[in-house]
Amino acid sequence: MNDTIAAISTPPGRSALAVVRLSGADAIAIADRVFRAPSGALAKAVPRTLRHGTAWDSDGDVIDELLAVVLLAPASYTGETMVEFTCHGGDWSAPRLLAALLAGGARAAGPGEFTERAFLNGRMDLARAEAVADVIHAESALAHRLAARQVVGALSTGLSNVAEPLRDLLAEVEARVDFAEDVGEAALPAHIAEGLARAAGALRSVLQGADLGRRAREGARLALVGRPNVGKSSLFNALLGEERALVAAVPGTTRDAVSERVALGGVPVRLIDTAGLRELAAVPEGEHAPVERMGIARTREELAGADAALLVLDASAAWTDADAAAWALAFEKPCVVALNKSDLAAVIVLPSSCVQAAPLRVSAHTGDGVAALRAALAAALTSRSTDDPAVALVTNARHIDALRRAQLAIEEAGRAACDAPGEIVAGEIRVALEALGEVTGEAASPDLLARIFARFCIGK
Ligand SMILES: Nc1nc2c(ncn2[C@@H]2O[C@H](COP(=O)(O)OP(=O)(O)OP(=O)(O)O)[C@@H](O)[C@H]2O)c(=O)[nH]1
Ligand SMILES: [Mg+2]
Repeated sequence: MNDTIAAISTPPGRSALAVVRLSGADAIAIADRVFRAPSGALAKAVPRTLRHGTAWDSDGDVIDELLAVVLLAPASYTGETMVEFTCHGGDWSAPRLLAALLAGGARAAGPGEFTERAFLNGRMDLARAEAVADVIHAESALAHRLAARQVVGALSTGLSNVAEPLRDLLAEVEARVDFAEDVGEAALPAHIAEGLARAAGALRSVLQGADLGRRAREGARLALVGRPNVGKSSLFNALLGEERALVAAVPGTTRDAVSERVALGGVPVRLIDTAGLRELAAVPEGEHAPVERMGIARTREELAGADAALLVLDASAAWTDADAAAWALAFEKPCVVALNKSDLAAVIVLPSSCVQAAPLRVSAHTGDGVAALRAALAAALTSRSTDDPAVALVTNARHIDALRRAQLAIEEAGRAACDAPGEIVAGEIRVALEALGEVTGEAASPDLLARIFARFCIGK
């Protein structure tokens, strides 16, 4: 990996500026083949100081007027000597500059190659390197906030709080195993089991946020439910801001669940519109009845798989048994209640047992109350823990899997520490450290690394 790589780090197309980066031992020499400045060669430049100059191609034609900065190894993003150029945006400046650098001896960087070098040079662990990709790919404000915390090392710190004590415990258990071979079997002292219990507890708190982390990345699943014709599809469209689902005055319009991604108050959500719930026996007989019954079964499935429910009621109609049935189902999940059609004269009277759910008055038709509903849904789908900047939520499925394996191994080691031979305890601790190492990258296979860095953009 000692060759010098170059890439354009900004997206193609018209923009004010573009960034082209070089990293590797020959970065300065290659840059000086292209860059000219009144203040002299970059080889003589003060590191981390901007130089103003011009770039030239091999035909002696000027490419652009630009700025260059030199970063000396190891104090750079990659840990290698780097030169970063800021030239003008557009279709030509950066590509021509890159071509000149390649002609000057650099190699075109692959996806994520700068970050891969940063990882290989010990500038960041794997969890942080992956978080860089998550920052770039974040699809919501919340996902971005959680990824950014990991870039600055919140997860890495949380994990080293687990791994460091485990390493100490492993060293002690191994020493005792060696010693026992000389003097005969000896039980492990109680502080080993206690230390393992502490490590398990620390990991458990890291994992606790995993479910929330997954929602932040993939979107929480929110099912809109209610009896037929209350305006679920209308409200679904109002929340989306587009006419996605079919709306009609006939009850039983929605048959199949329709889902769309949307951000509610910065929280990514998969919104699911469902078929109206009614007693299967109440479905009017006719050629469409079997389809509606299938739709109702599908609604129950969607609700079971949802993180939360939005129960929709029709404020302009009387409370019915079908509302009561929908209510009972919806409240098996965290649930927000919307009183829709509040633009019409209010008729509904909620049973006293339902009033404390604090229903929100909305109108899918006029849009009244929809902003407040969005905020209430966002609040219901997150929790205070996402607001605490010190909390690192594990958002990555690969991390969650490895950490769960580490958790099991630590618990196993804790049980073994009470009565099993020291070798068994040491073996389980090693399994746990190995699993933690898959997240930090200490124990990541080249194959895994290749897959992870392939997710990145070229130039990062
Ligand atoms: N006045 C008024 N009418 C509404 C409002 N929301 C929906 N409607 C009307 O109520 C009827 C049913 O709306 P839908 O959105 O199809 O209701 P749904 O709950 O999806 O119905 P199903 O799919 O059959 O379960 C339509 O005629 C809508 O125009 C509202 O806020 N105010
Ligand atoms: Mg509908």
